[in-house]
Amino acid sequence: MINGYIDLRSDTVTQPTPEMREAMYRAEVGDDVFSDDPTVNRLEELAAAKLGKAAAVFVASGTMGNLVSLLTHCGRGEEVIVGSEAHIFRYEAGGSSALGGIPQFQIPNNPDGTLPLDRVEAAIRGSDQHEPRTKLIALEDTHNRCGGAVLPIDYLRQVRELANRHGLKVHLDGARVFNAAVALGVEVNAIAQYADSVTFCLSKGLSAPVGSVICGEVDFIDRARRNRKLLGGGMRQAGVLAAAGIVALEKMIDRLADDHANARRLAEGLADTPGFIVDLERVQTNIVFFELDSSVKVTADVVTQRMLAQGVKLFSPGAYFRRFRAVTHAGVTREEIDHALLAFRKAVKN
Ligand code: TLP
Repeated sequence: MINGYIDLRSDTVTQPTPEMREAMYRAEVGDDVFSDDPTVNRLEELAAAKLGKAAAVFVASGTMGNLVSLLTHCGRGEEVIVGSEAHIFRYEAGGSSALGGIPQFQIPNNPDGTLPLDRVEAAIRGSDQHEPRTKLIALEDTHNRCGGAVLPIDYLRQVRELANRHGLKVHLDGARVFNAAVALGVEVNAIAQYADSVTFCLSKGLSAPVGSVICGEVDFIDRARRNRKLLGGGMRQAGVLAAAGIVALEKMIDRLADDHANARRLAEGLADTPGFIVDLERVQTNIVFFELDSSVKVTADVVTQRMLAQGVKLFSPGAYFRRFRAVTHAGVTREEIDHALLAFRKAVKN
């Protein structure tokens, strides 16, 4: 439960654990813009070590992490190749274009979250003066709008090789990269090794209240730190936040497997409930997309309202869509998933 509700809107609704609050209370702090905050420094060292990178920088959000990374890889008029379903393209207010003069070349994502390699290769440009110069390929793992899909390791390797052939860099929006690692049963560095920079979020499935971390090589992170400052992201005594992030990295990764099991339970339950369509193959981590079938005459808004009346929060897909997203996390138990399934059964009665 989160504030009395089974809240399936996102894993961003997770709340800091008692251990995190204790660590926040006790955190030793300093001025992080002077590199004086020992707790932020410890979080950055821990994150870099886990991802197998030389350095890391703590930022306020996943959006800031992606924007700082794009600003650091690309100058004005230098292009990033992104998926049409990428969070960077869909939900980050066009930040790289608005603030960095960095155009985004969109390629339709495959349903599994990958980008077709031939289309990526065909999208690379810059030899002609009419064109922006391609600098970067951005991937997302797990892929949010592709249903929490996990990118295959071999695919990451192929993107790396393609990037190397063309002198490009690779950025990974790894907001949920620990979900990907847990789903694959690998350490996260097995994924991160193929990217030059990785942003991951502490405040989604890992339950910290605030923050993301960018990991990469030392020179890249030095320049990223400057761009963080440019955006107003130099956070001073941020150790109170980083302290929760350390607990997140030390204690909250392995339990993501429970969220994945709960997502599967929810998906299988919905597949057995008249009125719902779920593609079970697509449910790989903690995200479940599902649709109302044509037998359901009530609108998605009504379903959302009926769910809320039964104590379950969902985002409404709006008046014209019938596709929902539910996200499992540390604030939802297996019993609460079963309660939600009963509520869904009632919510679609005509
Ligand atoms: N995603 C949020 C919403 O913005 C959609 C969610 O509820 O899933 N990358 C990915 C893949 C994300 O899913 C998100 C957040 C971000 C970046 C941005 O992180 P924040 O919210 O910390 O800026």
